[in-house]
Amino acid sequence: MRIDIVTIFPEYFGPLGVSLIGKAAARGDIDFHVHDLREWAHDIHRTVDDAPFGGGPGMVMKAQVWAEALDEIAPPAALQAARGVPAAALAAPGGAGPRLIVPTPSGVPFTQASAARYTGCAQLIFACGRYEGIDARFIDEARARMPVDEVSIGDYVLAGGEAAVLVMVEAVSRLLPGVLGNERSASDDSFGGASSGAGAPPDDGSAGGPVLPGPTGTGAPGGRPDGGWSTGNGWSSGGTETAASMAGLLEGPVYTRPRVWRGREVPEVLLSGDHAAIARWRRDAALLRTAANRPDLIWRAAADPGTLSPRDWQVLSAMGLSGVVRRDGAEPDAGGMAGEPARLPAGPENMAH
Ligand code: 6GU
Repeated sequence: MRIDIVTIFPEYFGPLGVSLIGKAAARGDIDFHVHDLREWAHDIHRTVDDAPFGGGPGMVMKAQVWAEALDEIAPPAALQAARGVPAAALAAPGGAGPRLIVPTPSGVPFTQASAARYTGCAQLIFACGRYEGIDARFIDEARARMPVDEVSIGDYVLAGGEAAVLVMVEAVSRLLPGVLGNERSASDDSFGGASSGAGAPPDDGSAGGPVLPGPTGTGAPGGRPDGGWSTGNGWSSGGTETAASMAGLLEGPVYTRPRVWRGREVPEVLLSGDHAAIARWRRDAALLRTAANRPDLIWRAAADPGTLSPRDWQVLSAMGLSGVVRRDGAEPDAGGMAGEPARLPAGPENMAH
């Protein structure tokens, strides 16, 4: 993958030479090109901004400077065709042509799913705005010749797009083949299933649950109380609990040696060698953490019939969530959901520390 970054602070991107991404770049798996926007400025002061039409505070980045930068980094289609790139290859979805990403707090949310989609692109061009942003006509014109995404990394305002681009580049890079080292890690972690599309695991029907701390315990009996879920719900055909099954949930707690540290023991099940029990425990821990930290993700999972198994519903209802979310995997009751967030677990006391 080729990644172009246009910025007035090229030195901001030194970190791309560090760690796994730095190694991937050194191997040639990612081809980074960081450009100083001021190279395309016209005057002695290398001006890239001007006062906003309509008045108001701050400055706006000039369309002309950005357009000339883009023309050089991703020449217009006619120019490329003249150089022998077939039009079909340019038009291919997510394919040979470049994709422009403009970081802005006014953009659509950047998510793990966005990162996964971007791994399919041959070239990403990041346009780092500063000040009050870039003249909108530059974005409009760019859109006439390539896909353009205006993207935000969260609900807060940064001084410029540079830090956001570092975040996005890291999220995309670690999903590229060979970059992470351990190929399974990416699908293991929070939101990891977004790229796999895999659903939740089947209920193994075993009696007894994992021993997770919690006010009511989570040792609900196994079984398939709401029979009929096993067909056509999107996740019942899998064989075992897999890392990818954590789609839409936050990753639970992790442990390493020693087995006892300052009097605190590692959960017994993790030492058992029983892989099915471990996977089940991890899923329950993920459900608990997600409900505590991101109830919105539980609601989203509840609305997706392929995500939560009957066993998952049992774990959630043992936390006092029954009535907030429906147990049958059907569309949750929107009224109850929206009206009763207070019934979700308050916080850390329900966590599997
Ligand atoms: Cl992508 N850019 C800036 N400047 N601020 C942000 C952002 C991006 N995402 C959240 N805040």
